[in-house]
Amino acid sequence: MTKDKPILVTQSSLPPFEEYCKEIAGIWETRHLTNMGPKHNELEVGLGKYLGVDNVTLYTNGHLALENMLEAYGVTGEIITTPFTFVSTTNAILRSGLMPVFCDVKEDDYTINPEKIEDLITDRTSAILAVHVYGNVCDDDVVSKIAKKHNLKVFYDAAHAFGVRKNGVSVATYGDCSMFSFHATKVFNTVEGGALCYKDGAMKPVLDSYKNFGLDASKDYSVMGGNAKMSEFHAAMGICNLRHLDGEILKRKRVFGIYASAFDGVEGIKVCVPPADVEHNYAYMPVLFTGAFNRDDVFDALAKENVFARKYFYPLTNRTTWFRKNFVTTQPTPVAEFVSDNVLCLPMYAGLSDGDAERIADIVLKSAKHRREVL
Ligand code: T4K
Repeated sequence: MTKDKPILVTQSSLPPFEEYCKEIAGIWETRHLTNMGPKHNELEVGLGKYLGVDNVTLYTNGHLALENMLEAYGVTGEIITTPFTFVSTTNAILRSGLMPVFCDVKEDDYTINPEKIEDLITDRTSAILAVHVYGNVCDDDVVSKIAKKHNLKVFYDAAHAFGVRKNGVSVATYGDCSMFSFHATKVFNTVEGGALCYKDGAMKPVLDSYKNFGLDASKDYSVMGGNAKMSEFHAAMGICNLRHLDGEILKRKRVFGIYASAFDGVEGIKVCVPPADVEHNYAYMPVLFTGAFNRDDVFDALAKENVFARKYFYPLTNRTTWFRKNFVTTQPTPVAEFVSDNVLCLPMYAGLSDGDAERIADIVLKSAKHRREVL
């Protein structure tokens, strides 16, 4: 443990160098670099097995996967979503010419509050796009029931929820379609990348076409697609990382355990402890600070010690400069606002040592004492 080396909020998982080299070596024979090559296809099959779904389409990143999903499913008008997420979720809705309608989140896990959804439904609503934020699982039973009653599509931004299961069932099976991000900062990465997992097999050629300029099986262009294909080098990284994923999640779980026990019972610190029926992926380490603790003070105290936590997700997506410039009003979401103002994501990654996690927890705990002395 060295205080000189900065500790960042996360650190990408990488396979052994030799393993990746071996995985890509064949590409020098085939010269097949992109456009749905063998690595791409192998990863699609591997992910289907790992996530327990029949239908997977890979993308160049998670954001374009979201945009392709909204377009391919033909949703219109208003989409009910939450503002406590990365700006990508809201931007995907807006960039698709749709209107986000913001629902508040639950106090316990910051996912969509299903009790607040029905009041937001109008005759223009066509879908719900909920977010498994930090890998915390949305209440799909209730969300889907409401959607069925009002004939709405159900989409999940599952960017944070790779590998998460509830009652043994993968969250990738929820709703009509779920998006996963494979960005370098995610539990499972392909450097850049993403995927859609979906129920209806008939959507496979449609989604495959949207990501490839609209090209279809008859070599015609039947939809107005773009370019969102995953390259062979990215897919090869995914194939390697998938082999090591369970071990990486176990290491993250250990880091979570160190933080959780250091903060256990401390007034003013709230950690999201996964419910017993959830196999979590420990993607992030969000901690909510109140009372003797102040989020910004904790952030500063850590930065002074060369530890760089992040204020994911501040500002809310409906409080950004762009959003305020373009929209005069937005739906009130007081819980999301409170969480956004008080939550901090502490460093969380498989390679974080026990000693560093203990030191970080210690700095956090001492920052409250410091604040009391100052006051
Ligand atoms: N929906 C949700 C809910 C999302 O969270 C995201 C992405 C998306 C949709 C869209 O998915 P993608 O299109 O990205 O696949 C990061 C990521 O760029 C973004 O993928 C992620 N969410 C968002 C929450 O965080 P930054 O601006 O925080 O990244 P950056 O560069 O500051 O990196 C954070 C830390 O990660 C660094 O301090 C060190 C470490 N890192 C970073 C990179 C880039 C590495 O160890 N290796 C790396 O290569 O946005």
